[in-house]
Amino acid sequence: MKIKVINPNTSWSMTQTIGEAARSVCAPDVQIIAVSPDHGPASIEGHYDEAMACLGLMEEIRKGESQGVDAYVIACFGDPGLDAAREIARGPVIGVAEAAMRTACYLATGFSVVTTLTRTLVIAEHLVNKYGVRSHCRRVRACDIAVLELEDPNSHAYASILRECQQALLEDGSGAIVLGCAGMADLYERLQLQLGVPVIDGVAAATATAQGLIRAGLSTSKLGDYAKPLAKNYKGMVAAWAP
Ligand code: 2AL
Repeated sequence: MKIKVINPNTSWSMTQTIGEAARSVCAPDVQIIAVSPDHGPASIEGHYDEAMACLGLMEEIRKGESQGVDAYVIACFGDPGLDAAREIARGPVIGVAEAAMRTACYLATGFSVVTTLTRTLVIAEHLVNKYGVRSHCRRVRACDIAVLELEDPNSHAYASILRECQQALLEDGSGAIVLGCAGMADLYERLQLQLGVPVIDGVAAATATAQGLIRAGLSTSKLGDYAKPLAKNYKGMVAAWAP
């Protein structure tokens, strides 16, 4: 089984961390192909970054379709391009935010999301509504760590995230923490030990979900809005992405 895990930002060291987190939840017969696109933003911290990341992401999905990929994971907490990717992929496409939030609902009646910058809060809030988990999500919190600071061993990213998680458990009435950035994928075990509650990393949750769906013989519905995009000409810079 081949699962392609796409980090839609272009930070290769983060992609390696994400690939390791994905491999850690897979059976030996699963091949994880962890990639980041050739073009796009170094990190995704807003609506514009998300929009700009989507073309590179779609290119990786399209390549995956000729690489025999069985399922895809979109490894960015805003789940950029998720619905579009489901239109062009044969197999399941799982976003880390959706997978993490749904997984949290199995484990606690309430969860808090701890994400990076304050300006990304609204992206996560929109997804809480989109995925229908508003009654479980007690609060979305930011710890004002830039995404690339997670890659810097000299930053105090871990301490800031730990502090925000502790505040969440004290103040929000939550029984679980959802990590709000794919770049936090290597932190969940340590946080879980220190906090004593389930800490859900979306990369692990999405990869485990993708693996399970393939084993169960399930895929994305091609009836309705996830059907293949309609064939038409695309003009100018995006001509190569025409369906
Ligand atoms: C993210 C993420 O998961 N990767 C990235 O570049 N930006 N999202 C976030 N809220 O920090």
